[in-house]
Amino acid sequence: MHKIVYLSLGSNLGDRIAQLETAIQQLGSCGQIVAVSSFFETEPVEFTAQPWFVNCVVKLDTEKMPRQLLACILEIESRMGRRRGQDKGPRTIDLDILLFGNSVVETKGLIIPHPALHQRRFVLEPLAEIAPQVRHPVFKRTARELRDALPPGQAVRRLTGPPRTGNDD
Ligand code: PH2
Ligand code: MG
Ligand code: MG
Repeated sequence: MHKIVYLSLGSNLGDRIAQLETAIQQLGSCGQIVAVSSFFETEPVEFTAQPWFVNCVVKLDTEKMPRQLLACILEIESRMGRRRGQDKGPRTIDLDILLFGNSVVETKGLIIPHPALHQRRFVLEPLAEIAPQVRHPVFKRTARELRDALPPGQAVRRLTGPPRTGNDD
């Protein structure tokens, strides 16, 4: 059974863009990449005394089950030399599962949808770019609706990607 999943990628140490590009290449080992959002430079949130991030979202078609997918992305993080330091602190690469089809998973060490997804502009801006109509299975709101409902704040600047057409999807 294949599933469509959305992953959040982030880096705020070293060559942030090169690290996102490497991680995207390596994600081919976890499934088939369907779409990659623009890259966004984003203000750190939650733990704010750290460098700005570059973030993006990847849409992946995978045969893996949620735990297997988690193992696969953690393997990429460790292959890329991620060292775990301060919680929510600076990192060379961070890969998080945002959505896994319509599944809701709440187990030790893995919660899907990602529990902070609906509060984070650095997630919702790239997600709404590639999947404006994808729906949060708990809140029943689309990515675009969740993005549009965010309070002001959390600066994000689009770095790369196709020019915006102004068209709806
Ligand atoms: N990741 C965090 C905490 N804060 N802020 C931004 N802008 N981007 C992130 O990827 C990020 C963060 C914990 O994973
Ligand atoms: Mg994270
Ligand atoms: Mg993580």
